[in-house]
Amino acid sequence: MEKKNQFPKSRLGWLWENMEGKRALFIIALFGTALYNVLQLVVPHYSGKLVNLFQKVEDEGLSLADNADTFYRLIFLMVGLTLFRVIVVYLDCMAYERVSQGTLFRIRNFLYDKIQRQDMKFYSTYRTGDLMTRVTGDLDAVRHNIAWVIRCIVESLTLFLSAAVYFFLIDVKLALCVLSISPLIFVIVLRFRNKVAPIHKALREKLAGMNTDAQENISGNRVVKAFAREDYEIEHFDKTNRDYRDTNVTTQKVWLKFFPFVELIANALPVILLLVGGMFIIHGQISMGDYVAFSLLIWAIANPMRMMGNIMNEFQRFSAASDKIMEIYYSEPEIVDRPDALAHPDRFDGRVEFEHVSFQYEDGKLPVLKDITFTAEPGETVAIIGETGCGKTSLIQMIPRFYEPNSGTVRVDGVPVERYKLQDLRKNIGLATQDVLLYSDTIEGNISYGAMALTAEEVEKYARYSAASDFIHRMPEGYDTIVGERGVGLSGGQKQRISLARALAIKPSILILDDTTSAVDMETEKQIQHSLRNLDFSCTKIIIAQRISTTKFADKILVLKDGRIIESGNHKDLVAAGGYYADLVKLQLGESIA
Ligand code: DUT
Ligand code: MG
Repeated sequence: MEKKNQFPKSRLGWLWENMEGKRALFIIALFGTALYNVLQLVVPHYSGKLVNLFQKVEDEGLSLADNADTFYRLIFLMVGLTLFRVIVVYLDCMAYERVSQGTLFRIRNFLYDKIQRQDMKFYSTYRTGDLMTRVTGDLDAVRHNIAWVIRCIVESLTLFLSAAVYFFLIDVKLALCVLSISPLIFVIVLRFRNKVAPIHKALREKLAGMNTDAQENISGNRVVKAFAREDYEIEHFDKTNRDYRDTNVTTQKVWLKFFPFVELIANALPVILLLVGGMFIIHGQISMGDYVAFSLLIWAIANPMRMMGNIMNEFQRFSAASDKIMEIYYSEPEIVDRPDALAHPDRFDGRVEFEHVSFQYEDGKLPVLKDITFTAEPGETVAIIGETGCGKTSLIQMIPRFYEPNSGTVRVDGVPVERYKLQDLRKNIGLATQDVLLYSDTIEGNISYGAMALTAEEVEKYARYSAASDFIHRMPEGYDTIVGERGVGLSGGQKQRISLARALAIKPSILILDDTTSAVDMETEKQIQHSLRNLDFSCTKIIIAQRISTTKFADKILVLKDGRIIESGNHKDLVAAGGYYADLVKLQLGESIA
């Protein structure tokens, strides 16, 4: 049933790997399934015996009372076995539930771990809704496969095989006649699989697409509202939802095409039995009791045939879903610790050097950074300025090794960044990103995100550094105010200041601010500049800014244009040089005067 895939393990092999700790229980559960299905045959077997018993009674003119012992024994046995069977079924269900939930737990944890440790490239490749589908809907298909599909396969196989063996034991000729048409089922089901497999793949993509749309619209609801696009989005979702439903119906329709043939075969079985069995009785080749056993068991041949379609359908759903999960399961981030990575538990001095660094995004067409060379000495402030899209954010992302240069080297304290353990490198870098993301947590929780052990006084101190303490104090619950998902309830500038406090709170040896004061008023910005110059720990600052007021005090200013440094020096030098920076100064000062 399985096709080769691109992963190191087959789907079932992968499942088996993740059943670790539950494998024995799973095997026992499978045996349990086989057992209670074999037991299903015992009742008809004894019914057949009973019939024979009655017949004997008539034939030999004896009263049933003479055979009462045997009669009661048979009845007792049948009731006992039925009870036993119920207990086995019950325990078996529990075992499947334990195995499937345990396996799910393990895979879910593993996936979360994997996703957390991925690099930037991964996050720019996969959309959130798609990832969410993998850890919810797709995983559920995997659970269903363990708890239901595999079990149904064993159930059907056991029933079919044991009934077939039983038939052969009673009468080979009659068994052969009855079973002669069963291979047809396999032909039908294989054809069904070829038709339904691609539909399940499409179905799964549609579900992921729908989830992605929903996720983006819910989290981006403010944009939807701003552009009054609710109706459009609702209609769009309605369409996707409809499409998803229709594709679901299509899978059923595909089965409906095959269904009549399967039913025809399954229904032909009792007819064949009646015809051939009747003839055998007429010719005295089998006893009435044997015939009864046959006819009571013919369902054990017919039902597995009917089930095959369903099983195949569900197995294809599992295949499509597990491929998606395995893609994440076996994915490896490209940016990882080297085997011989340097541990650096202490603070860095904070020297940052770029040497002929060039960089291009994998999916991008043009180089984003070209031959960037500069040094930030420990404690220095380096400002980066340049028009939008010139590569500022890309440049600073090389320092914590979010991306790696295509050529050239980025060094921290004289050692190429890729030689350090990632954790040690990143723990030393305080980063306030351009898009501020705060967690649904208290303000205090957000500030101490990178340094959990902070005291309330320390949190307050960092909030003061980032000129946030005033507005936090004015909030009804102060530092205990819960900010919503992505900082709902705060202004843009407030969010930026909390994000700055968060970056400062880890006392980084390198502080990187990506346009962090862009939404803050001039006066507040001045305060922030002042505190940044007077931090109680030493730290190299790399600050991306658009305002001259921010860059003015920097030890070094880099002017970036189209990924190249076109000017560098301090404020005075650059103004004197009369280039791009000098023009910018004129422009911005001119604006502030006018
Ligand atoms: N770019 C990509 N892929 C990405 C991010 C950016 O191709 O994942 C491109 C867009 C842009 C260039 O790289 O043309 C530089 O982007 P960056 O974000 O570095 O520009 P910026 O200087 O930070 O612009 P802004 O001032 O708007 O933040
Ligand atoms: Mg940027």
